[in-house]
Amino acid sequence: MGPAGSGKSTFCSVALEYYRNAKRSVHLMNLDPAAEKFEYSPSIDIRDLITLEDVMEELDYGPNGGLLYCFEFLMENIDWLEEQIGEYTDDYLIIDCPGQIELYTHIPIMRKFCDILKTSFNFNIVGVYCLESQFVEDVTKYFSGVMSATSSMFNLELPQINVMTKMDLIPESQRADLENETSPKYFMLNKAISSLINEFSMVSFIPLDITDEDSVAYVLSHADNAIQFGEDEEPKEPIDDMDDGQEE
Ligand SMILES: Nc1nc2c(ncn2[C@@H]2O[C@H](COP(=O)(O)OP(=O)(O)OP(=O)(O)O)[C@@H](O)[C@H]2O)c(=O)[nH]1
Ligand SMILES: [Mg+2]
Repeated sequence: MGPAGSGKSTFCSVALEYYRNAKRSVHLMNLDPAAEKFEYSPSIDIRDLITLEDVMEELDYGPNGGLLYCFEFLMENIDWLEEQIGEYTDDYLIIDCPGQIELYTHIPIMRKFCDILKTSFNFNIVGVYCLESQFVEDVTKYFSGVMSATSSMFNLELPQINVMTKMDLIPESQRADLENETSPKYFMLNKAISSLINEFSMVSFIPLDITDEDSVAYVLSHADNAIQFGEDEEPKEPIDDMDDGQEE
């Protein structure tokens, strides 16, 4: 999840490719009823159930009301999802979400959807919040990005990792200074909020450079940790390994 254009779909397709190469059983679901095209072909697509375009046309809704209608429709037709998820219940499912952040920050709909995934389908979930690196250049934007990521964390009550996307676009030397770029009127408030965030380690961002495989692996290892991926697998047979070692 994350704001419009923050690189969610790109991240999803990079993750899909990475896991496929790692021979993991992985699928991708598109949860954006307004999506037009992406670089991957989703295994599950909400647009097979309902599209924003149809809702807007037939019910005369605007884009935001229409989006909520699509989600409510999905909840009411959860049998459809059950059928789609079918045999995937033991697999890894990447879900590409829409860019309207109100879905994560205050409207309870995404939370409801995640609850269904947890309780009815038994998934372990990690929320991945994408914020684009351009936010680092403008500190006031960065600040509001941090607040929206935090708000989503509180609202969804899921393990969440925050990812700073598009790092390939940022030269390392670029830094911003909070005090110089905001009005002195807000200095005390900003200072209080940033120390709250720092002291409680509430929000931190993992940089993602999709052109660097190690960076992709690092971000995904955080996601694996959060969902305890592989922890229910049988441990390897250490005895065999030791025998091999001794024989050599
Ligand atoms: N250079 C660079 N561009 C990126 C990266 N990730 C995404 N982009 C570009 O940013 C734009 C938006 O990327 P998407 O992945 O579609 O973003 P999104 O968050 O899915 O957007 P919405 O679904 O519309 O909210 C596209 O033009 C991408 O090519 C990245 O890591 N590096
Ligand atoms: Mg997208």
